[in-house]
Amino acid sequence: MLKIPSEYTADCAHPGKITTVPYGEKAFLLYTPVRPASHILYLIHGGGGDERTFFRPSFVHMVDHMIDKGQLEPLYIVTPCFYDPEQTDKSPGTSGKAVLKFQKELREQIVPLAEKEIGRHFDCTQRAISGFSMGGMTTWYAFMGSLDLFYWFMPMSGDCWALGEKGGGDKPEETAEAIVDAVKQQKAPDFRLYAITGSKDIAYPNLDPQMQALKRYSDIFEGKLRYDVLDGGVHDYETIFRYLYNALPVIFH
Ligand code: FER
Repeated sequence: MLKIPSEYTADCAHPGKITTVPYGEKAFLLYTPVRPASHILYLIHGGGGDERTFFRPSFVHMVDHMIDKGQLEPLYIVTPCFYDPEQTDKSPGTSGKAVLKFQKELREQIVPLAEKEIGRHFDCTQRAISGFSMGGMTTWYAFMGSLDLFYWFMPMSGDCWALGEKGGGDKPEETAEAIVDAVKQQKAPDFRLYAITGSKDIAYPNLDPQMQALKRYSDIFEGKLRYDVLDGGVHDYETIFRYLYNALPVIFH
């Protein structure tokens, strides 16, 4: 896996624009690239984060540079927050419940509003969803219920808790079966799934067994599943930015 070039963390001469889009008591952020884009990524923070967590300067500069150098097709990036404003307990268990509840808000409010704000509709194959840790779990739940909305699913360093907290590690076979059943129940079961984590990540013991169990369903995943593990990769945003540096040019192709 390539490292992010050090000059990519500095300001870019042709930066995109970040705007705040309010809805109800909440807001999401929208990154609009310098050039018109035909793809959109919904990118979800980890436990304790919010809509601003992903858009720290080093990440935004990296995306600006990738687009500027032609390494990455321009894309919109939406960063919502899965917590309700009154939620103060952000422990994994409570976050897990928020993530589940958030699916409806994502479908009914965030996706329509983001695309209204941009002024164009995207079809399913032009939309991706990804996230880190609890945001990875958000991506798993979207995979289980929103194949009509998204085509690209990129969970990073988070397993699926459909069978309980850290279920991908404790019950990998059952978790994989629940995921596959959910996929089969949906009407448009076409997708690409690209999961990424690191060998030293706290989510690795949960995600890796789940991925090994999923891979065995070759009838569903043949040609549609990629799983990368960065040797030594840990559970932090800087490592996640490196995954995105490598993975963003792969998706939408
Ligand atoms: C995981 C390990 C840790 C995971 C989430 C976490 C969804 C989150 C921890 C936290 O928010 O403190 O496998 O998967």
